Amino acid sequence: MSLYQNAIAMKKTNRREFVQTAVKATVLTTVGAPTIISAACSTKSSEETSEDAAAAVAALTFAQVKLPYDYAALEPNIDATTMDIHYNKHHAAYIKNVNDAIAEEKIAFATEAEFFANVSKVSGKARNNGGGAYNHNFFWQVMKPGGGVPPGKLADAINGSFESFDKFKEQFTAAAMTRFGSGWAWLVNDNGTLKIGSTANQDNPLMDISDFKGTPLLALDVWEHAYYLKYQNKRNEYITSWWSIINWEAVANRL
Ligand code: MN3
Repeated sequence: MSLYQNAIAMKKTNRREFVQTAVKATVLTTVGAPTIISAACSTKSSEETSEDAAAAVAALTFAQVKLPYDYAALEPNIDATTMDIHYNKHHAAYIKNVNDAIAEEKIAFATEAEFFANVSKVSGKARNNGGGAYNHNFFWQVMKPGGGVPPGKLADAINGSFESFDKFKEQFTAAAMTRFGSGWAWLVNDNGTLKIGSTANQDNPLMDISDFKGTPLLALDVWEHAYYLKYQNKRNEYITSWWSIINWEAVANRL
């Protein structure tokens, strides 16, 4: 958020809300170029009084990625009907609902990363749907028809953190199987170390409220809506099958 945006935010909010905005902006600037937040309070310009200027404040918008393959492309591992409903109903709803929440709550973060790093300050609607929007965009992109094997540098990182690919697979499967109810299993990069964990509901490892944190590399949706039509209650069969459709190049690119 620029000084200019802060000035507008201050004009448009009361003092208490401005303090919240300033706190968010402080967090925001720790990962970007340093900005002197306090200057926003004393800076006045003719632009501030312009209604057009208020409209220039960029609001974060979540966008649904284009599915990188046809609905049937991951069969038999994931059936076309499940892909269709999952993408067009579940995921599309998360996208719509988080953008509605951003508008309703006047959420002013500039990026998804900043949204999740401050998610404890927004509503449950924004948190749950923001997670659902991000997590599914991520999920579609780490799968592909035919799968493959981890490329060299990723294989080395997996072996370095888990001893062997088989042990990695065993640990990831356990995380996915033991997530009670709805949630996600994750492989993350935590400052150079790869870690496995899971999150409940639509939470993810980028969220400030998450016990399990890191940069996501691989994700598996273990909500029943992801597998129930084909596998019913057999989550283990869904997970076993899913290992054959991982886009390892996409995972390696995030390392
Ligand atoms: Mn899902």
